[in-house]
Amino acid sequence: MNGWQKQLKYELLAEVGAGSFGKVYKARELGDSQRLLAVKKFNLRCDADNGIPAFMIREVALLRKMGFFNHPNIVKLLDASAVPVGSALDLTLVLEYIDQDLSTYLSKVPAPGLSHDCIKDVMLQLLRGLDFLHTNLVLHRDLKPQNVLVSSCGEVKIADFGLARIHTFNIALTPGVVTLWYRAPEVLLNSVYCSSVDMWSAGCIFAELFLLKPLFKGYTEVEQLQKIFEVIGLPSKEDWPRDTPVSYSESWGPRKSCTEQMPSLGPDENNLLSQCLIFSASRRISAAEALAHPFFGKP
Ligand code: 0RS
Repeated sequence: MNGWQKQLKYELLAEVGAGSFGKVYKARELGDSQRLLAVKKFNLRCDADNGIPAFMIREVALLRKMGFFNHPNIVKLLDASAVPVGSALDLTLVLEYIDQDLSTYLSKVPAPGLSHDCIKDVMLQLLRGLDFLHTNLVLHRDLKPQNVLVSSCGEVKIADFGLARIHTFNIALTPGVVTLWYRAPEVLLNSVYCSSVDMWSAGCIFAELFLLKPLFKGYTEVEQLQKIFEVIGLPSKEDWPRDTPVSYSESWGPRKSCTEQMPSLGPDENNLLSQCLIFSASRRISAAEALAHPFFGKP
């Protein structure tokens, strides 16, 4: 996995996060550059005899490929290495470091909230990053303000993508809660899913840029779905996925077709938000379509 670039030497400064992904540290590169780095470490249980699992090689190769494109709205992978430790494998990714995450950024926004120009700028960058990932057939699957990073010069960059299979592999081993607030209905319903799951999450983030608080705050899958249906209305029985273990029930809520997502939004904003928050994944707007939406057209 190593060897496409010189190995980076760094010192760890502080832990900035931990989760199903392992641990992320803030680090400083040694030598002349002194630039800040994000170092992500995970320990993977696997058969040392069989070497590095094929899916891991594929995922790291994908991250590496994505790094070559140098997309401004995706955090750049600078180095990757794997070291066997007993019967496990320590995987280290070295990425560019960005000063803050969107959740911290939003928690510091003063009283009247973000300007509409700022919201437009953040969404434009987020959607460009997503369009790039989806064009390369990469799904994020867990997009949320915590893994959307905002640099000091206002660049928005998506982090924590592309290792989804390693995540699912590790998630059962990880204690603690995962947030359901940005999960698409089809994920909550355990149905098949595709890139449109990220557009649902982008819609939730879009709403949060206006509200400065999460739009749907559920603490169980059922509660999360109820919060969603309170706003978008209960979907029709025809739209309910066929492959879900959760059965359709009228008692989930009224079948109102609530097009007005949030009363304070202008027509373009409201239209874009509504198209991100469509229950049916196949009718939900794509990142490329969203970038061509009139919301971004006006100066
Ligand atoms: C709980 C309030 C705290 O530069 C941060 C960075 C930060 C990075 C960075 C770069 C590349 C990642 C991070 C990354 C990798 C999983 C990840 C999961 C979530 C986020 C990033 C991930 N809240 C959360 C952590 N936090 C402070 C507030 C910060 C602040 C600055 N810069 N991560 N996290 N990949 N894998």
